[in-house]
Amino acid sequence: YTSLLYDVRPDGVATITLNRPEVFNAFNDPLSYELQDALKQVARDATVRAVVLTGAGRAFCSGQDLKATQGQEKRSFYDSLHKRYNPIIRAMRSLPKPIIGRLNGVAAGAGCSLALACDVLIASEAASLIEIFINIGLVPDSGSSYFLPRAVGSLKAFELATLGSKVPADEALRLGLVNQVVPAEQLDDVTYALAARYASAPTKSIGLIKQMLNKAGTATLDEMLDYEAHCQQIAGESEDYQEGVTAFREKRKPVFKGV
Ligand code: T3D
Repeated sequence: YTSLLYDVRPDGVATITLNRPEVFNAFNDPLSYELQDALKQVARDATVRAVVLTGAGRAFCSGQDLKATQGQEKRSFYDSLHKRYNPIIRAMRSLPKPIIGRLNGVAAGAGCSLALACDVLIASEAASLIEIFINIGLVPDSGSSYFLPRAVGSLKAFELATLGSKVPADEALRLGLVNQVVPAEQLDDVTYALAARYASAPTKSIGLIKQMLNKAGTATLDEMLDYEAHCQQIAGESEDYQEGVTAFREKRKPVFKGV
């Protein structure tokens, strides 16, 4: 890769780092397609059981690279979203493994959407989220219009999306936009402790839980009751379920393999 770093640790934690720090990890074409590819890699690689997504340098991601599109203001935004951004968000939400956003700095525009598409967000005190689209006359994209009202409610979502104001980490925590805020120097310890915990958890169940919560956003109670039964049948057939129950009976800690 030229625009991102990809690493898999022996404990099953993969890290994808957007690596264009000079433009606050803005998305140009190569970064968009490389991130799509990296998400396919983590899906394919059975040894990967948790993913950390982060940015190099001071920012998480500043969204579309506004320098790369100079002189192309008449290009197709429709194509840009369908080809470059939407596949990323779909791949993140359908990945049956947890994605932990390591929010090291500002997440703006599509970068904010990328953060909100993670399953867990651990933020540095220096981080912030900005639905910045309106500041350049655009509208929220890459899933922001879906994730934002679900996270903060419709009144606050309207405010954030129409004013494009910066939400600092502490306010993001209060609003339910991030899970935890930690001092910058503790960001790695906290993020990777959680990632390691997920990488030794019953991964199959976590993937199913993710699918269930995705579906719960639009389903009825009846549909969810059926879907729970369907997912529980799959979880109940996993080796990790056998191990969990056996370990309980033998009064020992379970060793989950993620299958
Ligand atoms: O295809 C499509 O266009 C459709 C998709 C749209 C999705 C979108 O994401 S639209 C939103 C695009 N993003 C933005 O509007 C954000 C632009 N950036 C900013 O407003 C600010 O940079 C930040 C609020 C993110 C951070 O501000 P600050 O003051 O902390 O940093 P800075 O000095 O502005 O930025 C640092 C450097 O990164 C700077 O470079 P320089 O001048 O030191 O050489 C800046 O130009 C560069 N940078 C930051 N964001 C972008 C960028 N360069 C290109 N594109 C960026 N998005």
